[in-house]
Amino acid sequence: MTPMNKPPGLPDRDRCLVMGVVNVTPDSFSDGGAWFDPGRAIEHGLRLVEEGADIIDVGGESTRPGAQRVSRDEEIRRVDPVVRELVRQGVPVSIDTMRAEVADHAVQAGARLVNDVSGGLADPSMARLVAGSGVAYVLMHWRGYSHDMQNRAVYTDVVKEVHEELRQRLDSVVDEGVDPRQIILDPGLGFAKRPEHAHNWALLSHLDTFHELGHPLLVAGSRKRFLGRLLSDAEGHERVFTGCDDATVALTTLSADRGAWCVRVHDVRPNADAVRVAAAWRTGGTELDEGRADPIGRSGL
Ligand code: PMM
Repeated sequence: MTPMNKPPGLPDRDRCLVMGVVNVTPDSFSDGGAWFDPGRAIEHGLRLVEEGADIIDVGGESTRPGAQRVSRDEEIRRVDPVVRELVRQGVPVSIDTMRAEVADHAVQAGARLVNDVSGGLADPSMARLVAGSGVAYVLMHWRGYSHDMQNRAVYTDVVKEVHEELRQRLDSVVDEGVDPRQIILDPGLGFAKRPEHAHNWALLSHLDTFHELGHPLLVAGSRKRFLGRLLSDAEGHERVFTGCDDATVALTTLSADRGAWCVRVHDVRPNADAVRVAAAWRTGGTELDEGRADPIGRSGL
């Protein structure tokens, strides 16, 4: 795999990792409402681990295009019981939040990764919090809040501009004390990227360019609209997100083959299979030391 550093505190596998999504929200794009009840969210997270997820990403605020923000207290109320119980059961938990206070709460409860879709731009305290906690940090390319982010999807050269903006964010959080070994980069598929302008495909076809920044890469295209657009029917109607899971698996296979550190997905089982196929293909099957009985290797974390 191309990336140099292994982020601290997370499973270390000789293959692309799989992050399973648990959105504890009433309004997320593809699974809004399904896991809003904490009990159901916990059950779902555990099921995803059984299906082969290495990390569970718990989020309490929808970031779908057009979404309005929730309060900090409401966000904490949503994620807290889910993070606590998954941690208690030994699951590596990621907290998907743009707020340092929510991240702090989750890290205190045992979360091992802060997944900040704003790349530290939404909350000026985030970099300091991450630096102080020492946990792994996903820094995603972002140009603004969901309610108007698509208006900001204006690029002359999307690959060059996203690369440059990510590099600036990297410099900025490192200046604030974040250890580069904590940082995972994410090009932010779907965030201020327009399906009709093929922004997402341009980024995916240039993953190598992002590898040059020297950090592990997270690819999070699961069920996103650019897949639905690609799979439009003869009348030009976009495929609904529920029909995009097979395309997500194809994306996972290619991302794993191109050296992605992790993929973030909703439907874990087929994607967990795909990353294992990609690893077996790459190694010729010589380094496969994990079975599926203990999918996250809880004993060895
Ligand atoms: N996308 C969503 C939520 N969290 N985190 C990262 N790092 N990268 C992403 O692209 C990303 C994310 C929105 O997707 P969802 O609402 O379908 O979960």
